[in-house]
Amino acid sequence: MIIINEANFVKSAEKIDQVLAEDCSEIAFIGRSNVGKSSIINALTKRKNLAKSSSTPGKTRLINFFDIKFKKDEKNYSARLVDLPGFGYARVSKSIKYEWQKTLTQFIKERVSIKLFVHLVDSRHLDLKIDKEVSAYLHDIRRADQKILVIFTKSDKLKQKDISLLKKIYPNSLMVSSLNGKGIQKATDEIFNALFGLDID
Ligand SMILES: Nc1nc2c(ncn2[C@@H]2O[C@H](COP(=O)(O)OP(=O)(O)OP(=O)(O)O)[C@@H](O)[C@H]2O)c(=O)[nH]1
Ligand SMILES: [Mg+2]
Repeated sequence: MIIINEANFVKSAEKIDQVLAEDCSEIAFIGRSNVGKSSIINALTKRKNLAKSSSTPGKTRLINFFDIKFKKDEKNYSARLVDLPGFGYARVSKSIKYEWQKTLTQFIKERVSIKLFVHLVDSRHLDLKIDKEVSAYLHDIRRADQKILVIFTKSDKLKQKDISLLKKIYPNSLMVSSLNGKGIQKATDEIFNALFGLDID
């Protein structure tokens, strides 16, 4: 079994020149505001308030770095989680929004230490324009050694028939609830595998 047995907040960066050195394999959580980026970081690390989450969209404004250790077969694997502000958050002034989106897209595009983009999509809203744009963008800018993993969030809000429908449309989909923990182990396994490319028991 793969677990994350250590997780520490390292730094918040407001500007590109404040970010950490690219000295570790990183997992960047991408998605629209309120989709559950900060919450899944807490669920994956089993630390309730490691990343700040809120029902008010736009909670995460900075680029937040968390150093973690995966443990598999008594061996540790270092990695870093990156919590990012949401795409599409509108309730700030136009100039702030523009600056933020610019910082965010520059970071995502230029950061070679990101080895995995986790694109979070609300399982209740599968066809949002913003998600299509994010997906197209990630596929466009990703380098050969960067992977993309789509995870559907908030599965606890779905009825069984909606879960079945989603599975029918996306047979290999990864669905999680950070609230009740469903799918979190599977997500941990897939993230580990994407980074370290080892077989999962
Ligand atoms: N029911 C349910 N609520 C969730 C789940 N994940 C997150 N939420 C709630 O959704 C809201 C937004 O969660 P966040 O994790 O702050 O979302 P975010 O994507 O980080 O949002 P920004 O930082 O604004 O971009 C909070 O009220 C969370 O409690 C989930 O799996 N199930
Ligand atoms: Mg957040």
